[in-house]
Formats: sequence, C-alpha cells, structure tokens
Amino acid sequence: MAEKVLIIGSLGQVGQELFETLKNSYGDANVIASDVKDKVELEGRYEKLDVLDKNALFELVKKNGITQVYNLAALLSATAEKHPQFGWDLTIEGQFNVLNLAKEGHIKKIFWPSSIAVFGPTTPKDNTPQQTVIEPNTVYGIGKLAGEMWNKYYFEKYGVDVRGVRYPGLIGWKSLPGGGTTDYAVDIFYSALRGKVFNCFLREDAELPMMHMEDAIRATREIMETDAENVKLRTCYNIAAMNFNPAQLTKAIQEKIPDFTIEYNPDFRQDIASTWPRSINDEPARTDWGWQEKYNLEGLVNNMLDNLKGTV
Ligand code: AKB
Repeated sequence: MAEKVLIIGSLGQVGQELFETLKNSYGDANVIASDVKDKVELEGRYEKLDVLDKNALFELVKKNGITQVYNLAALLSATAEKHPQFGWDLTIEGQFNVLNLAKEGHIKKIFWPSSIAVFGPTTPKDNTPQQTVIEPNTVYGIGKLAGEMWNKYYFEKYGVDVRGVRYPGLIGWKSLPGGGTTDYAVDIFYSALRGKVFNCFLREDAELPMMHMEDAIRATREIMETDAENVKLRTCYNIAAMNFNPAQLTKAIQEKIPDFTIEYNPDFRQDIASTWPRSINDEPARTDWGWQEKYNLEGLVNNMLDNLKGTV
C-alpha cells in the first residue's frame, strides 16, 4: 500500500524543508502539509489543521488514508518561556492526539522531534551521552522530555511505532527559524551578506551543538525508513554534527567576508543556552541506524554563503 504522509506544523523551519523532501520520496499527491494558518502559498497540498483539535485531526487522517504523521507542532525554546501553558499543551496534548490515533490503529508510524533542550543545568556538558542526568529547566525542554517518555510508553504498552531524534540547533538557507535559542546561527548569515554588524543575543563563548538542515532532514528520513528493529530507543536519539560558539562562527564567516563584524548583547536566551550541552555523543544513532553527518563548520559556512548570496 502506498504511504500517505501528513506533516503537522509544516510551516516551521523543519517542516518547510521536510515537505519538499517527502514529496520527492512519496510523490506530490501523497504528502499533505498542515498548519494553523488559513491559507499559504505552497506548491503542493495544504490543509489548515490545529493539532489540538483531535476531531479535525481524525477526519483529515481518515479522509486521506494517512499512514504516517510527522508531528512538528511546537513553540521553540525562547517563545515557550513566554507562553508556558500553551507551549506545554501544544507539545503534549498535540502529541497525545497523534499517539492515540496510532494506538487505535488509524496510522502506522509517527515521527516526533525532540531537542538538545531535554538536557539541563545538571547534565554533563561535554560529549553528553544518550542516557545521562536529564533535568531540563525550560518549558520547551520539560515538554520535549515528557513527550519522549510518552512516546516510549506508547511503544511499550501499545506497540505504537513512534520514532524521533534530538535536534541540535539547525541551520539552513531554505527556511528561517523562529523563537529558538540557536536562531542566531541562521540570522548571522543575513547580516554578513548585507554588510551589517550582527547583534548577537548569546555570549561569544556560548558553544552549542549545531547541524546543517540538510543533515537534519536526512536523519529524519533515515530513522523513519530504517527497519523497526533497528530503532532500539523509543525515546529520541542524540544526533550530532558540529559544535561552535558565536565567536568561532564569526571567524569562519570572516574567512569569506573579512569585513564582517559582530557585537554581543546577551539576553534571556543566554540563560537558556547556558543550560544546554556544548557537545553531544551520538554513538547509539550511528550504531543502530547508521547516522552520519555530512557538513562540518567550514562546509556549512560555504554552503550557506553560496546559497544565500544574491538572495538577501
Ligand atoms: C531552539 O533553539 O529552541 C531549537 C532547539 C535547539 O531545539 N533550535
């Protein structure tokens, strides 16, 4: 039977790129993008959907014979701090609606994105293992950790095939992030190419795990396409590619744009960044389903500048 795919939260940074990739894999007619906006300019099929409306979700799934759901609906770390209750509801109530559809046999497979935000101030900061002290102190991190545990519960109790990865900060040229702590690492390229001084909301030494969006999308596809028995962890897998701080990213951009300058005005997002790991150990993802990144810092900077040049 052909797969029919629904992306929930498809207008976000990951969703936009995932939609294009999944249309290539499954065919335009077999992938539906959905989000809470009424109407959008999209090449492909779009449906307005609020993941918190479980009846509407059920109708959409049944009407279209959906087999797989990618549930990307969430408020990112900085925005969720401003709307704690809604941040929690969207993450957890939304995922319950999707998990219950799978439990009742209406869908076969679910992808759910977690984040390095599950780690907190008491987590070891370097080469952070898959399983370690996990005590997040942000709304976003608490929601992602709870969601991971619910996914595992639904897998163990009800056999729901739910899979996920813990994304680091994601950097791509096709879509913009919004409301995250790692957003600076995308915005900085726009300032550099526009000849502007970049005003950074993190400290120069705020080192964080990061990844090119192309790698993140590939990881998403690979974990969804691998045989179920390879997915040994039903929380979410650590995946890593590179680590850098704003000063190191600036230096790498200056290799290509020597006049580029940055100034630092850390705000509340620095407090969030200070609780996250500097680097991640992703051995289980490499061993279990063959995860391997393509981009390092130099490759990422070249790729971003090449693709954004002339467009900003
Ligand atoms: C954020 O900064 O909130 C996200 C994330 C690391 O999950 N990019």
